[in-house]
Amino acid sequence: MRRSYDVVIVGGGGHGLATAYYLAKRFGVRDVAVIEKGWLGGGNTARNTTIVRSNYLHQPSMALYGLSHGMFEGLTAELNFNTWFSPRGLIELAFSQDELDSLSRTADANAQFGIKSWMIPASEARSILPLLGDPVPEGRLLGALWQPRGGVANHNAVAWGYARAAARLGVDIIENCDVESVLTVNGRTTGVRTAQGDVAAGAVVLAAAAGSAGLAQSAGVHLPLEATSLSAFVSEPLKPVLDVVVLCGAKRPYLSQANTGELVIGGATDGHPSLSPGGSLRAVEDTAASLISLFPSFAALRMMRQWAGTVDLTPDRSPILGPAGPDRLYLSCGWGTGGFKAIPAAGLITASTTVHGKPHALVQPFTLDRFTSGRLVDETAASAVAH
Ligand code: FAD
Ligand code: PYC
Repeated sequence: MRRSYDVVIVGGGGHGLATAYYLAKRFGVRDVAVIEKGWLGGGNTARNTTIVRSNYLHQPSMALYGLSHGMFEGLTAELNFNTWFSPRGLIELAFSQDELDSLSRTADANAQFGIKSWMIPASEARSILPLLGDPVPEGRLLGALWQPRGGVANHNAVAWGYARAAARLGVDIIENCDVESVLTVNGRTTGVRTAQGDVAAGAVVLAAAAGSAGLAQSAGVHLPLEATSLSAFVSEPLKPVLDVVVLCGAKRPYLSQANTGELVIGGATDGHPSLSPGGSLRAVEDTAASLISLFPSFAALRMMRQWAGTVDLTPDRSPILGPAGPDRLYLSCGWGTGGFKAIPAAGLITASTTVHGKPHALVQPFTLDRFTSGRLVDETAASAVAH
């Protein structure tokens, strides 16, 4: 680590690494350091269930996640690193009239905006998911939202692909170095204080997930982030049994089958503020119970391992992007339960915002001042995860 950079990015997760890559690749800003307190991509990026989709409700979200979804299609070629993007189709099930209404609203919004995602009847959903029980205790299946190019990508490959490509362009990636505070002088950001000493910076980007709140506070900025645990677990490997990504709605599981055969399964957050690195057993038990009631044949499966991430939730379940307040301090945080799919686009527009010193058009709806102006982008329902 050198003592001075044009840009210091705090957090070596997907968002920090993608921002560094696009700064170097698209804007020629190569004097960049990514400073990570743990190991590369070891935070939520390493722990997520890797679902990629763009069927959100509000226009700013569809613009952001739609761009990102498109960028995933070309990411392996862009990074020359196999990201295993698999747009195998994604289905979101409705078991109540409320869920059906909510998904139908999203489908209508998607159709108007040009996002390819639409409602299908229960009979078609059942033909896509032959292992779904009938009847299920959840109630009658009423219909589903279908996104034909929704899918999954490999989480580690996305982090490592961006890291390798950024490093080849000259970006310094520093692991095992805790950033303790943001340094400012007279309202201008001048650098960061780290466990290995101070580092001067022309601009600082906070992409440190829940850690962003304390760092912003050190520069006098309050971020409305709440940290909670979100768990996932994987089964023993199986022959191919599930060829789409399934989201089963509120308080129920979401799952896909990995290339190596395991079912990758997640559910609701712990539902209360938490920094627990392992997540709560209750959330896992609830998810497993619901999984078995929906897909009875999975009751015979053994689970191999479970883990959790500390997700950074905002009140409207949309990210916080753009200027933080002090001059040359920028944010890419609040990604909560859904930021993996946004990594390519958010990296690009955060890099643009940092270079130009003003929010990119796609960043504007997600700036911090929306929490004081009331201009929220409420994606609670479309987040597909019960909070
Ligand atoms: P992270 O990957 O957490 O990176 C932030 C980094 O900052 C960490 O590596 C951390 O160590 C570092 N850091 C923190 N504080 C400091 C500091 N003071 N100094 C230096 N470094 C610091 N999203 C989807 O789109 N689809 C999904 O299917 C999905 N499933 C999920 C399932 C689970 C179980 C979890 C936990 C999350 C899921 N998500 C999903 C959400 C997604 O993982 C996150 O939104 C995304 O990874 C956020 O990326 P990030 O780079 O902001 O954060
Ligand atoms: O954002 O689509 C998502 C998601 C699904 C499971 C966890 N996050």
